[in-house]
Amino acid sequence: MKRLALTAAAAVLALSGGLALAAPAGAASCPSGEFCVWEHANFGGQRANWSGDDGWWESWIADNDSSWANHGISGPGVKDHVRVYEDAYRGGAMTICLTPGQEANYNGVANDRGDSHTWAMNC
Ligand SMILES: [Ca+2]
Ligand SMILES: [Ca+2]
Repeated sequence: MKRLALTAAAAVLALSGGLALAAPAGAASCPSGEFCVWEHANFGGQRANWSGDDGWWESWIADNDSSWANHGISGPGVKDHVRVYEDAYRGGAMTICLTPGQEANYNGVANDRGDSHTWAMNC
């Protein structure tokens, strides 16, 4: 019984440790597990967010993306990177790729070019 209690305490510690790691992510307000895109730099203006892939962004954010945040959940075998493409359905060049937890408040190459994105194992 005592062993069980210790195990439970360790589990709680591990959980809170994980949360502590996830919390200081950065400036971007983006739900856990999702990829977020803003129409302006520095996570400004309207935000679009997805938990999955989107092969054709809605018109208000397509070619209007100016900051990005990958708040996807990481883990073994999990597609936790996000690739953004200049055309719909992964067409054209990859404009930006975000590693797990990465936030980009601006990127001159990718600015106002994105039309679709996909979660991937790497960049
Ligand atoms: Ca923009
Ligand atoms: Ca485009």
